Amino acid sequence: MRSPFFVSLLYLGFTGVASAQQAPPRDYPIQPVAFTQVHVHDTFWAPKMQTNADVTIPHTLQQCRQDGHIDNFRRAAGELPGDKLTQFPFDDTDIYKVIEGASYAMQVKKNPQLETYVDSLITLIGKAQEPDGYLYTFRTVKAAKPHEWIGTKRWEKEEDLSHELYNSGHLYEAAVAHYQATGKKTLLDIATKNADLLVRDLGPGKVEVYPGHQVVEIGLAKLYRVTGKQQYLDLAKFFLDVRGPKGNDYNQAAKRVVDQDEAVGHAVRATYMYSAMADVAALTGDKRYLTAIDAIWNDVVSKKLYITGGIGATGNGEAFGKPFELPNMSAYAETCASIANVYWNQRMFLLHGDAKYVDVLERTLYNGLIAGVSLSGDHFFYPNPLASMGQHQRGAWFACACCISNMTRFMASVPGYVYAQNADNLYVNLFMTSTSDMQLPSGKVGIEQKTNYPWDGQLDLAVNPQKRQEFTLRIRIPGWAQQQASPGGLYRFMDATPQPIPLRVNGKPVQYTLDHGYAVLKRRWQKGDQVTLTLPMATEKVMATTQVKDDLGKFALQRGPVVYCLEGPDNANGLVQNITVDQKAPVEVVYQNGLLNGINLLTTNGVSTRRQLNSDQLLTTPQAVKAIPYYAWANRGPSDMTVWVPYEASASKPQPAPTVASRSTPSSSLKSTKTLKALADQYDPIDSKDANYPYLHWWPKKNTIEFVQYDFAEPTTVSESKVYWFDDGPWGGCRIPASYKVYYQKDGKWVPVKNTTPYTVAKDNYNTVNFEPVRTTALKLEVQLPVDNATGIHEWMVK
Ligand code: FUB
Ligand code: ZN
Repeated sequence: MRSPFFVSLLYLGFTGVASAQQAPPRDYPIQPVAFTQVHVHDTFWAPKMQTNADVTIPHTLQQCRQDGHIDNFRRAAGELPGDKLTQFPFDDTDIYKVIEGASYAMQVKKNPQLETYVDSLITLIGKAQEPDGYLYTFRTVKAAKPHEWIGTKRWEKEEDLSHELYNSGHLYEAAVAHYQATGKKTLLDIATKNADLLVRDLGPGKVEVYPGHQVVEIGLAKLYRVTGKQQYLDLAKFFLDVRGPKGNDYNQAAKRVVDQDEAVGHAVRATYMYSAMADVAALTGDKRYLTAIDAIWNDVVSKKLYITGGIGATGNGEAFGKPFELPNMSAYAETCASIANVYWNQRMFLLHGDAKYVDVLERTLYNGLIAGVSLSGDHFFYPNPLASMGQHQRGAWFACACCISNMTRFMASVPGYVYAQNADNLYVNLFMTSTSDMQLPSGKVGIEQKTNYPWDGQLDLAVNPQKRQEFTLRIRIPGWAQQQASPGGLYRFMDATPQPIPLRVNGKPVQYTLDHGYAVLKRRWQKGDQVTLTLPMATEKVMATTQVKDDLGKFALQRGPVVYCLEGPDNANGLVQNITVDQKAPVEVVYQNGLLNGINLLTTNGVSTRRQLNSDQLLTTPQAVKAIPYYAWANRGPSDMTVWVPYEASASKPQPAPTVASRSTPSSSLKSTKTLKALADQYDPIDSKDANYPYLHWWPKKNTIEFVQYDFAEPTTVSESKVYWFDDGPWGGCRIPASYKVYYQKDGKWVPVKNTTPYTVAKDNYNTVNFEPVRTTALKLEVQLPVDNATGIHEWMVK
């Protein structure tokens, strides 16, 4: 009997290439329907993929050229003199990832110019490869005095930071994508030459190391599927089995992988590893990996998943936080981690056939993941916070460009997540207007989806089998449509009233059973059969479990798969942190064609709050409150934003009272003005390292003298300064300052105040200094940074 793997490959249009290969004896029981078989032409994803092809891919290639990523290869190939390299030993991977993205994109729309360029890059990569297959420009160019992350010998610092195997992993993924998309073996030959070297050098009884940054495991699994070479799968398995227990949590090496049951450490590394464990379990049948990743998945969905699908809460080690540690303003939620989360959840679905994995995938896809790229396709987020006071802005490029190149390859692959198949079961997982052709054992089937998803829940499927044939359509009924906000109980809908979910075939209502989250329709289908699914899409207010202290007294707005946020440009005075909305406030929805490329705009009523001088009562002003999809924020310049909307005034961040400080014009020795607002926002941090409120900092400076200054609204008599220092030791680069002094402006000169109490520089508290009263128009703090660190300021008050 043919394995599903063989069947799906045959039908992927790779027949010329793939039929010569041997199907692996085992693989995932369910196989995705390849993106090449699904043609998306909706108004949501198709424009995004088009922008990826037309803007993001050329932009990323241009930046790689400009930033020297391509010159790294030219130097390794001997085409450029000298040993100048870019900053990170994983910079080669940006080229691999963009080749992967370009390969996919060129399948959707031919682009001969891009194809020629990609071919020239592949030729260059081949020239940069050492004769025995080693490919890592950072050593080849500078073998005598390598980067500090790199050992003097190959693989020496692999378990730490060298990223030698990480580079190989992305090369393999790109090579397989390029081969499958184009049928060309040019990059695949480079990849297999490199993988053969790995097989010779690494493994039991040879060099026994685990990859410091996982990804080579999934790359090897893909190479194995394409070449049938058992050693590649064996090596992927070895890299999992050799990991732990003597390493650390940062790269998931404190325990053997099969003994792990919690998501810990660097989120991208972790999630690529969980994906690899799924691959190796599927390809070898080793169930111990499954026990581990099932437990880890439960840990993530019940304790560590943002409502946006983002994972990796903390910037300290770009890592998963502790259970329920999901801060909003300081959320890290790296774009790469969202991409990895989709990869992992897709694999969990392929293993188990349960829609709950696709629910997580969809949440991530429509929210935390696509928030990583601007609507214009040329600006990006690396961390994806869930609240901002304008200090977060998209960048055109980052020195560490992992998220950008990852986006190029992911966006182009989206149609590959729509369908999957297992024998005569056809899974409809995602909803987008599209046409597709699939090969089931019972025969060929074409499916046409028509929908306005994610803006409404109506789905029309035209089922067109080539002949009358029996098969089972399994249509995913999303958790949100069943009033289950998310698997794992981390989130719930405030008003969870189940609604009927009508399904019709050829206009007639059908009774259906739900099996693992799928409506099961088994029948003899014939050309022209019409399936209509109406998902009841209402605007839901979502609450987090009370263990998430950052979300207490707040709700989030979700409609269908889309999570919304309040953003400055749509709300009074450009402010949203100071808004509260009653739990019961009705929410209206209107589709706005001209806003942010077309979105549902939500409108409700709330109040904005402001502190008062000499009173604990907040001043409140009624106002309309508008919400846009979270993914579309930060496309109109820096702005206030929040996903979680307070319904309790205590959870909101009122506007400051009109104190001397808040009425002043702040300035500082920093070039950027992004965080000046933090100085007088009147938000008390929990402690000095609290990164969940805005703060001003001088990192990466050290040992310099810096300043902050208030120019008063009018001449004022002052005699007290209170400052709360930002100090994110031991992980971060800021510490309390070595010392500081207060100066006031007198006759155009800065004069030190005469302090009557000592200057203190304590952590986790206000540092108050009193001085003889001065009448002045400006006050300045002069700050001496510590010898080895920067410092920062949460709040500066004056009286
Ligand atoms: O180490 C390579 C990449 O850089 C990681 O995947 C990202 O998280 C960033 O640290
Ligand atoms: Zn990244």
